Amino acid sequence: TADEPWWKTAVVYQIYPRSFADSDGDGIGDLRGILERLDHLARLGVDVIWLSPVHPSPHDDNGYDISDYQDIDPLYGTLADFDDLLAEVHARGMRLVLDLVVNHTSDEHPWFAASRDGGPNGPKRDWYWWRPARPGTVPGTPGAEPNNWGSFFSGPAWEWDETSGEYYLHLFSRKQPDLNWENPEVRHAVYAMMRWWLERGVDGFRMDVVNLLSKDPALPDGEVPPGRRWGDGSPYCACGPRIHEFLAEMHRNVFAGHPKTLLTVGEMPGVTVEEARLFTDPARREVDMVFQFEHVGLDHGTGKFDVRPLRLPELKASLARWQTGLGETGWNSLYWNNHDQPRAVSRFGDDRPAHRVRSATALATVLHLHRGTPYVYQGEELGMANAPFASIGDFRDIESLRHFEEEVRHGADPEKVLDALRTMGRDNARTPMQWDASPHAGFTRGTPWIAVNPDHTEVNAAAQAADPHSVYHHYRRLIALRHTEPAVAFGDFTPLLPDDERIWAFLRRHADTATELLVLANLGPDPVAAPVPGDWAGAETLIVNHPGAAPLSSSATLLAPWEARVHRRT
Ligand code: ISL
Repeated sequence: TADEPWWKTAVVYQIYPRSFADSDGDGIGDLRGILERLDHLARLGVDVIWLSPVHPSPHDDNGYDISDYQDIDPLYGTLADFDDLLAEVHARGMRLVLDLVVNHTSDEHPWFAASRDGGPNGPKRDWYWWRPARPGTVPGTPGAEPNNWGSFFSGPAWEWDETSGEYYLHLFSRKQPDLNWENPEVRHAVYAMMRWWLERGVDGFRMDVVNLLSKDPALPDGEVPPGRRWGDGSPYCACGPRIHEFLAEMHRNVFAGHPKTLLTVGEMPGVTVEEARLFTDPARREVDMVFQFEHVGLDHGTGKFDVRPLRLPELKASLARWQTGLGETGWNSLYWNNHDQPRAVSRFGDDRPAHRVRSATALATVLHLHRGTPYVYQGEELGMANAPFASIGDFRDIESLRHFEEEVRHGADPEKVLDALRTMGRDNARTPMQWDASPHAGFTRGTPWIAVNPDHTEVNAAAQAADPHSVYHHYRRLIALRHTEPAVAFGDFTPLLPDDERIWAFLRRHADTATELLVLANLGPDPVAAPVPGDWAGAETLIVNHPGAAPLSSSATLLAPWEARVHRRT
């Protein structure tokens, strides 16, 4: 394992700066706030911090709409604050990875202003996707859009520009116009910007929706899925014709100058395991790993807000398929949570007081014992839960607000729409980090931009640091285990009991050290007898989330509700 890349034994922690820690009392997190809390992360033992965007932005999508790639938003601080943060991260032996949002810019980025204001023949016109109205229609009226694609944030993916008499493409909000990666000037401007950050000392990039960069330039209409209003453009814009060429070119122009020191992870909605193997095959020199979406789509119906029940065998099978698919070539990322997903303990676990700690730690155990690089999203290490949003006025996320507006306009029952937002909405992940039991959870001394979850009086970092059985200390132990036990990072993976509706069980075998791990978890609120595979009776116990857990017996071991355990034999 000596020549394996460092990130194969690493654990990444994601910070959503807006909601992490506010040092100046404006109710919005900032870089100084992060700096003051770095020891929380150092003690947790994570290797890398991924910072969601901190660049100047109108914040239509909380910073995923960037108006200047080479500066820091004054809400968050200055470039000098950033340099201080980076130095302090490095001083603690951690690395810092930036969020690279280059599928689109803000409509307030000077590139877009030039593209729009220069008109159809202007020099930067071709930096974005401009198209005339559909022939035979009245431009600017419904149905005149150049194609039928819907935006991820409701409504059409096109915005009419009266002045220049054309539409521009925006897969996300109208304030997030898509860059035209067909244009080499665009690509090289992005590469130059990336090199600038690497020279400043950052350690890599999490690359936002990077599989959307290459689009079929014909931009054909998509099929309209049942129950939807707009066509699905993804066959023409997800993993499009030139995507591998673009990422390989980025690698040559940016990453190749920093061999073996960086971490690159491509966020790729809709990516298949076969595609992911190509993206992460080291011989192809594209990216180190991808974020795939299969397991976080299993409870979606016609869309994410059409919430469906999730069956455990499907969830296990999905993760197992990726373990196998990237077993020989490529590398997995592992996650339950990020700033776009509801809280894992509420979605896959049980956030009622009786089960919260144990279900959060069971989920953590299962995920962290898979092969791949685990990502911990801020607050996940505390078992933070979904928020009790009372009304639409409590939501802040553009995706939720636009979905609500559109559904209600089309006659949906507002209470039903709200229920879906409560279950799936991204704001669940964006309530302030819960540092302590004080009125704003220690997040701010001002008024937080989104309400603090009232459960912070019980669920907070200060209380958990003092409790060896807390979710926090369980994560700390899991992270330490990955650093010390090669079978966790490198062992192969064999699923057990694939059809069991309650038990999640698998083996990890590492030939070099002749080590085997057995992971057994009860993913439900009732006790269950887990059959123990031969020869495991009495095996060493590495991690349990249940203080009274009995040793493994020879035939079956009774697992308490949400009990999870990791055993080792050599
Ligand atoms: O949550 C989603 C919308 O239903 C996802 O499809 C999400 O939009 C997708 O994962 C892309 O996410 C990334 O790009 C978006 C940004 O809003 C997300 O926060 C970011 O993670 C546009 O930049």
